[in-house]
Amino acid sequence: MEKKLALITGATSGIGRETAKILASHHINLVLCGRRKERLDMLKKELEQLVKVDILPFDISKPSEVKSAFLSIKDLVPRIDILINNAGNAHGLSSIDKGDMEDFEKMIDTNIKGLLYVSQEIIPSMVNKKAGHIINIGSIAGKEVYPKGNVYCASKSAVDALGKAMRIDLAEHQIKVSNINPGLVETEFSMVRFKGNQDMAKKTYQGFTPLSPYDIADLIYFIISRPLHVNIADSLILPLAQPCATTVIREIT
Ligand code: NDP
Ligand code: 8X3
Repeated sequence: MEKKLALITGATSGIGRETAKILASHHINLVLCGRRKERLDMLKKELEQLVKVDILPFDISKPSEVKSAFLSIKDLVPRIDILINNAGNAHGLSSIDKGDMEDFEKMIDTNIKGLLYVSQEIIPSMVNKKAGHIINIGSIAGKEVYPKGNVYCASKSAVDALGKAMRIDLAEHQIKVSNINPGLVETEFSMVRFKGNQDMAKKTYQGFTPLSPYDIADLIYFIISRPLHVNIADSLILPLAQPCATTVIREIT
């Protein structure tokens, strides 16, 4: 039987990288995306013992880069069975009046527009073959707004809405769409949000056990491995210590 093929955006780090590893261990061929080519090269080296790995370095927020990247793999695109829209980040954590417009734009351009650019490259061939599974990584931030989360929360609310919209528009073409909404996962996410401030990033995950990228990757594999008639449409996955977006029960040390 021919192996399945998954394209993962944001495979250079965190959730995307761990997902690549789990999928490879289940014999799913991979197209790995991200801007940091050297990291994609390293991951390809590690995983190509198990499966066929192609790498595709590009910035999802730049439409011309997205176009030329997908043109370079035009023969592979019709063979993509699973699209994992994972790439994204928060930039800054400030109240709406003090936030930096460049940060706001980066989040909109990457988390919303980038997800759309990539999806539009792949969905037409899924429609053609009447098969496919799209996984969108949203966030608890798309379900609840929290102080200073403003534009990041708005961008993830858009992912929530787009996932629902995709599911409605694509079900008649036998395409599954599943959104996954994690709470705090320890990755490079906070280093990006706090612009490289290690202390601030570390503090985010102190005094409790956050989710690991493995926890999300494991859920992704569970969702894509259900029988054809089962679509896990939406899931909220939280650390035990984070019952909602604004509460984290930390041990006092
Ligand atoms: P990381 O910062 O570890 O990974 C982010 C990934 O996205 C990297 O591989 C990065 O690759 C890629 N990326 C970011 N911007 C771009 C861009 N413009 N073009 C291409 N790739 C890009 O964070 P996570 O693994 O935590 O984040 C993955 C997803 O999970 C994101 O959508 C995030 O919003 C979401 N999420 C994270 C949570 C958390 O607590 N960590 C909780 C809920 C959701 P590169 O820099 O090489 O381009
Ligand atoms: C990332 C998790 O709680 O920082 O989406 O928004 S949170």
